[in-house]
Amino acid sequence: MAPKKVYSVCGMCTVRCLIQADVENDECLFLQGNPKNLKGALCARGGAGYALSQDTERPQYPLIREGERGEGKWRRVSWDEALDYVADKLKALKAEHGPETLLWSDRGGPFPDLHQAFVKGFGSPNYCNHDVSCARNVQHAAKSVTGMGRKEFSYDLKNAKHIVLQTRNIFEAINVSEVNNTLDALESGCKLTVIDVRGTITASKADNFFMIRPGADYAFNLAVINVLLERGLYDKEFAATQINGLDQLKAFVRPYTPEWAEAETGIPASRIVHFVKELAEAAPSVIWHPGWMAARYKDSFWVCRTAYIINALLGSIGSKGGLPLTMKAADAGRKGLKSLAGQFEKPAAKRADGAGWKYKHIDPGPGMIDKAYNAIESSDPYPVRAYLCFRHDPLMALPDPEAIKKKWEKLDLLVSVTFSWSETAWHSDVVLPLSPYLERESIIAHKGGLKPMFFVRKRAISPRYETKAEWEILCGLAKRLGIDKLAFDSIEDIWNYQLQDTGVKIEDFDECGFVELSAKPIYKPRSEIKFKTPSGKIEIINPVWEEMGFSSLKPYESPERPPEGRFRIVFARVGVHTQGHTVNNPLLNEQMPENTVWLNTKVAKTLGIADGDLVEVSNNGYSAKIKATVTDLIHPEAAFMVHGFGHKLRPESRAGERGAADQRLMPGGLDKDCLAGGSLALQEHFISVKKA
Ligand SMILES: Nc1nc2c(c(=O)[nH]1)N[C@H]1C(S)=C(S)[C@@H](COP(=O)(O)OP(=O)(O)OC[C@H]3O[C@@H](n4cnc5c(=O)[nH]c(N)nc54)[C@H](O)[C@@H]3O)O[C@H]1N2
Ligand SMILES: Nc1nc2c(c(=O)[nH]1)N[C@H]1C(S)=C(S)[C@@H](COP(=O)(O)OP(=O)(O)OC[C@H]3O[C@@H](n4cnc5c(=O)[nH]c(N)nc54)[C@H](O)[C@@H]3O)O[C@H]1N2
Ligand code: SF4
Ligand SMILES: [Mo]
Repeated sequence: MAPKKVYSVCGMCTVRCLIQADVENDECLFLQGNPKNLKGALCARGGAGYALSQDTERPQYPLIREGERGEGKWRRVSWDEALDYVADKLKALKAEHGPETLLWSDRGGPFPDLHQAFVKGFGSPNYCNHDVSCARNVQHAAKSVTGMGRKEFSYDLKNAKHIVLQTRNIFEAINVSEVNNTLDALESGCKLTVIDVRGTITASKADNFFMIRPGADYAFNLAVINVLLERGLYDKEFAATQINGLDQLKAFVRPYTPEWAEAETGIPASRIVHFVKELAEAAPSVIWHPGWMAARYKDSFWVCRTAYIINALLGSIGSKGGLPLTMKAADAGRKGLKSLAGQFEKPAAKRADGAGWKYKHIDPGPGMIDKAYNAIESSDPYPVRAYLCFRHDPLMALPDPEAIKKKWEKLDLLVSVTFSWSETAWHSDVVLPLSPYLERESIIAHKGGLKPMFFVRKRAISPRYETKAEWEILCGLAKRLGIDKLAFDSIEDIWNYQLQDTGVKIEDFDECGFVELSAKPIYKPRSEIKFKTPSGKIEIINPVWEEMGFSSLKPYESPERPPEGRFRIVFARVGVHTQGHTVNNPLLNEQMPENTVWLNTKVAKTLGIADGDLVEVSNNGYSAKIKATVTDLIHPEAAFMVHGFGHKLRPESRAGERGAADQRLMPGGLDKDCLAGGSLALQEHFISVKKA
């Protein structure tokens, strides 16, 4: 008998690619990208998914802490005992402090509806996600320019004529469909420009590679705007009808000439001018990527803002081959999924992190988890005593883990729901082990795009250990807490609830795992776009930010140069790992067991460091030993390392304590942010490097 094909969704990173698993006798024989959606392609991490299921070094059953937090003394308990324990604690804390005492954080992604429903159903406004250390600056930049969130625009990579990647490494920080579409575009003659502080795989494929001084991107972008406006290279028709505030912008960028930017960025003025002319030729089919992991500098919000402004000046916002509007079910004349969270009233209390009220410019959706930790510590605006960490490892994802542990001291309950060990799970009171993605179903998700769709994750194989799916865990808690509207007994009941108005049936997913809501890509005509600003146009000056004291046209401040012998910390992703959670995966660990620190050849020479030498990296009391990669392909002010290494977790034999943990090299990092964009500023740290 041929193996059974199960259409499901990858869970090795947040992108959630659609996959096909070939299964026989409850074993997964082969994993590939969904042939109808991704031409069968998967990245290395997606290919290593089955190794995660087979890994014995992951939490296998529920655990309740016996010793001190982080001591590693656990009691194995049944699921009933674990869920009773968590529910009883939550009930008692709610009775004492009100439902807003519950804080939740997760990792965003396409399935948050059930999470949000749980938090709302409990009565708390404190749903947060990870995004303060990822894309909040991009989100708020998009909002400040267009009134719309970043995901309300698509990147039409396939049809682009020029793609600009600034702080965006598309071939290593992977989203498989973006990789496919970019490769297709390059094959059809699309130009690629990469602006990065180091030579990456993406840079190696670029027509223009600009190695920029770390932190000087705002200078570069201001000079680009200067050239576009001074030389009249912008889309005048679009600007006249759709942009407000162009005169102020013109006056503001006048001093920021390419010659001025050369001194700041290290990129010759003539190259900047030539590049801008290329963009104008390709316009409006240009994508200036506004970035993804943009939680880097005090001014990153303005870097992302200028990226959106450049897209607007090139007329690429709303254009084919640029940033067309993302279409949702309703745009295709269809009904969306019925929201689980929509069943509940908005909780009465204000958010503990201040998003939407104290910080009026910040999206209250996922809020700011770092500010919520301040509320735990101070009980201002009220006591926050219970914290559910669901697919989030803040001790790896946020800077200065020791400072975070201190902030958490007042928590009476800290629960981690995870499929792998993490620094946070190890420090928790209760670990609820989630089944890895091949072993669980998830709720149905809606994905906006040029062709909006619904997709579903189906179980490919049965759970290996005593682990559960997220719906089983959350519905189990909901039953115990009296949240009756979430007390579902089966995933089919949830799917049917979600699909009830859509005209789609769960059987419709059998054929290929997703249901497209439109047969053809939908491009909304540019002239019909009404931006969600008060004027309906793109606004160069945003009154909400101005009122909060954040200038829309912030004057440039030169980033500090590192003191002698020190370097600006720079981090990024690598193709074969996801954040901090795949380092112990047997297959991926084999590919890359440790990170190294990249140093520029000339600087390394002055420090007596050669390629492959063991060096000590340190900052303010934390130090680690790590090998050096000495290369010309990095800016001399930067010390670069891949994020996610330097684990200190007893159950993980393969990850060991290999490499360095960049987040530990950021003491005081919770206090360094870019509040205008709601993000932390993780690269505002200088580290020492010396031969070990
Ligand atoms: N210093 C520094 N900090 C960073 C970064 C950096 O480069 N340097 N990168 C930043 C970026 S871009 C991001 S997005 C964040 C990421 O930070 P996190 O969101 O914390 O990272 P992940 O590793 O994706 O997932 C966290 C935990 O959830 C578990 N997990 C994974 N998938 C699932 C799932 O489907 N369900 C559940 N319940 N658990 C799951 C993992 O095993 C892991 O323990 O970190 C940010 N922080
Ligand atoms: N393989 C893999 N793919 C992933 C993930 C993963 O963990 N692994 N995670 C996913 C997630 S959560 C995210 S957010 C995205 C992130 O996607 P990206 O934002 O593209 O990822 P990064 O690798 O963090 O950073 C991109 C580039 O920014 C450069 N850079 C650093 N500082 C500067 C600077 O000052 N100026 C400029 N111009 N460049 C700079 C880095 O050298 C790096 O090459 O990737 C997603 N895809
Ligand atoms: S990018 Fe790779 S790891 Fe992430 S979901 Fe897609 S296949 Fe899985
Ligand atoms: Mo991210």
